[in-house]
Amino acid sequence: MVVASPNPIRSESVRNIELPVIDLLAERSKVSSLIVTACEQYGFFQVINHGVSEDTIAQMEQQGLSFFTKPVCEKQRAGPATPFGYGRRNIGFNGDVGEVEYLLLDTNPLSLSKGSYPFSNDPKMFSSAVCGYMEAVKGLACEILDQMAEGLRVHDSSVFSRMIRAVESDSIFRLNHYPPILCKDNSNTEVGFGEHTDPQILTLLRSNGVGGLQISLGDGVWVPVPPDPTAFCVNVGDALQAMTNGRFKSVRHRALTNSFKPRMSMAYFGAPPLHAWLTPPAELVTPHNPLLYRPFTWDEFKNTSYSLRLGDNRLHLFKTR
Ligand code: GA4
Repeated sequence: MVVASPNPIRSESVRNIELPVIDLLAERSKVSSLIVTACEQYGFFQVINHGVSEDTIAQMEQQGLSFFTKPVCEKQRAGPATPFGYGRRNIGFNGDVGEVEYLLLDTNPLSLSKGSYPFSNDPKMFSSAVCGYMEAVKGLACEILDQMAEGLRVHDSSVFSRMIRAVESDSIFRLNHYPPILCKDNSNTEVGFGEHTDPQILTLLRSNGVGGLQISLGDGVWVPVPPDPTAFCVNVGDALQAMTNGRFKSVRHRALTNSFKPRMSMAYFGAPPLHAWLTPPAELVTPHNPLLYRPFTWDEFKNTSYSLRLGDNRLHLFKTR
């Protein structure tokens, strides 16, 4: 007898609320204060008028889609993702799975300059698309991080951006592809990438105009993020929650599949160098708000993250009290 596994998504509640959309061309002090509010409330916002050119985006998207349309056996030549390369269904190394295939790429300038992407039909074009996209999204991430520091009234406004600007920054780039799935029940949706927080500082994600991303408000309430191919989604990661002494929330999020259209998302994860210490600037530690997490390096935090399951709360382990 075949027993259909219950679809966990059906028993959860979805709330359609308006998530913050911030126009980066608005007045600077207004933008930085809206960013701070969004990061305190949700750890998530979208940006429009972000300055990343349509052409840069289109080139990367085209390269990504042409990779994912290849036969699986060809894509597998770019795998396994340990951690870089092509992966399918498996997420991390501890048994998490999802209805997703992906390509994880190193963004370190050294490996970018080598530009070796033999899995692509045109490795040179692929390399130029990745380099162009990386430069643009890194610039945008640095700009947003500077505005966060300004909005938080931190004297050294490059305290966060410096980490991802560093040559040794451990930032990574991920292309996720969610093929349409015919579900066994009538829900039309499955979990593509299960709920989790991102371990890094900041994530900049965009998709090909197909919905699926949801953010968590806690207590099993999920908010769908309306797809907007002209916007970037910005997530606060665990490292930024620690560096803001808990003021910004590292947002739990997930991606669902649908039965109709393939979804491709492109996520840049801005991370510190391995040796960097993740401690908040002095202004954010006060007698009222004492140090929430013990000091740790990105290397230690990353190792801890990879030793746990996708949905685990890793920051808890670093709490001072
Ligand atoms: C989530 C954010 C990024 O996609 C990622 C993921 C990584 C992986 O897929 O290999 C992790 C996951 C992510 C969180 C904790 C660890 C590591 C799977 C996992 C169980 C590439 C990352 O850096 O952390």
